[in-house]
Amino acid sequence: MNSRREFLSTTTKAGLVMGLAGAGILPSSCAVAKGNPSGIFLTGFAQTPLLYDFSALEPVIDAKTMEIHYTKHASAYASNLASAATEEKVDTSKPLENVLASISKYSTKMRNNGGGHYNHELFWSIMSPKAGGEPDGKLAEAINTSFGSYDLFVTQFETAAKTRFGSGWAWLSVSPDKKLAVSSTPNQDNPLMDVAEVKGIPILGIDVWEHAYYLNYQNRRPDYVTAFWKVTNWSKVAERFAAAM
Ligand code: MN3
Repeated sequence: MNSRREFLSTTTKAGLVMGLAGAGILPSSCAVAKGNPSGIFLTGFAQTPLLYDFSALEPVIDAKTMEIHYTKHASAYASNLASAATEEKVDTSKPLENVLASISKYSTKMRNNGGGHYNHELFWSIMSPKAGGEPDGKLAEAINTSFGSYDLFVTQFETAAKTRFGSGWAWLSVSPDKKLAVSSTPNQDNPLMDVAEVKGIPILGIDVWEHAYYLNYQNRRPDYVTAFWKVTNWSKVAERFAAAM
């Protein structure tokens, strides 16, 4: 498994789960809270290696965009997060999710860079060169239940991504009552944050900041959003869904 899942002990996970439960994101009775070793996805404070080449997602996302996005933008969020964590005495051996769940108690620097780091780590993980298609299994069932059909989900998600004014993200999340929800957030906010309008555990997200698409798509954000499905790694999304449930 990847390093971000390995570096945290079960004890730490239990602490995180209690934090999320306290924030109303996870019910205290959920399987993970009872010590399910399959655990949930947890994020450290350092940038993890990209699992594919910068050019791997072409032509949907061009190599130059990926390179700048990963080595400049996302890297800056991680290093600014590290400095905010030092300044605000955050224990970086614990998951970043703990901080996000009570982000209203921290600085704007923490909110922007903690969110920025978490969001990009998730974003890289749910894309893949050999991807696309549609979800199956329990995730497909949940999408049908929550949205009526896969196509209706796609429309709702794309609308959230295309209409987010300025910079931000669109999300598919597992809500505290275990339903799927589409939402969007401004800047580097996300549904884990106690300040989010729609709270939940994100399992899929798309970055709609101009830096994510402008070299290739210029002002055509809708074309980028529509093309995103060709690199969506549904098996990773399904893993996150199973863990969040
Ligand atoms: Mn970005």
